[in-house]
Amino acid sequence: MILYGYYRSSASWRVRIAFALKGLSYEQRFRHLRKGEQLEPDYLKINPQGLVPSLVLADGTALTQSLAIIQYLDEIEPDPALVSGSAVERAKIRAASYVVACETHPVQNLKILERVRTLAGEETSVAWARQTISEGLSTFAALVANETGPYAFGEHPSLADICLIPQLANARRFGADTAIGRIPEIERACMQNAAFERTRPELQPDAE
Ligand SMILES: N[C@@H](CCC(=O)N[C@@H](CS)C(=O)NCC(=O)O)C(=O)O
Repeated sequence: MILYGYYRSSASWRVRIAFALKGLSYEQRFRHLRKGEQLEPDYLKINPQGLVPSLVLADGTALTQSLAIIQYLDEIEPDPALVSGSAVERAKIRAASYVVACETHPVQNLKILERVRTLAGEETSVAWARQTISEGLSTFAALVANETGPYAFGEHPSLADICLIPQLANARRFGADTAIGRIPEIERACMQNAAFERTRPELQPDAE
């Protein structure tokens, strides 16, 4: 399997963590987002949205959207499960994950911030990202406040941790607070786990 990504892309990092947790091997190829390589015609054939990540399977099938890719990995390699527990527990894990992946990250991705910058300038664009991320992280923290740790939901990493940790890197880039509720405790647990630690952006072959 070939994963198309970018070292600093948080959605790509999610998929790298899922691969590492599952112990599945893959090849990495890179699209430099600042150079606009995600919009080149050959890549748009793989991902018509012009976003990373994309996963190309052995038969050439291209999968897009990090959560769909992670669910695919969870289905072909169910151990360890990334969304587990009772139906209620699984719904809670998904809700916290979607707060980051559906409500926070899409509002602060490169494409959107460039639009805000064009309309309202650099300062507004950074403030937009900071506020969006702060709201998302506060909601995530509220959703996991009464869960037992050390991970977001119990003793094992889940999709919620996979979504949270890369978003914290974005938070720091834009000066958003990350010390909210249980988030520091969850981050400590995740960063002691090799699947999170070894897939960090700085360690990727395309890191600058
Ligand atoms: N919902 C998508 C989001 C993908 C996304 O926004 N990727 C960003 C990098 S984290 C990207 O490719 N940005 C390029 C751009 O905005 O032009 C997913 O989860 O895969």
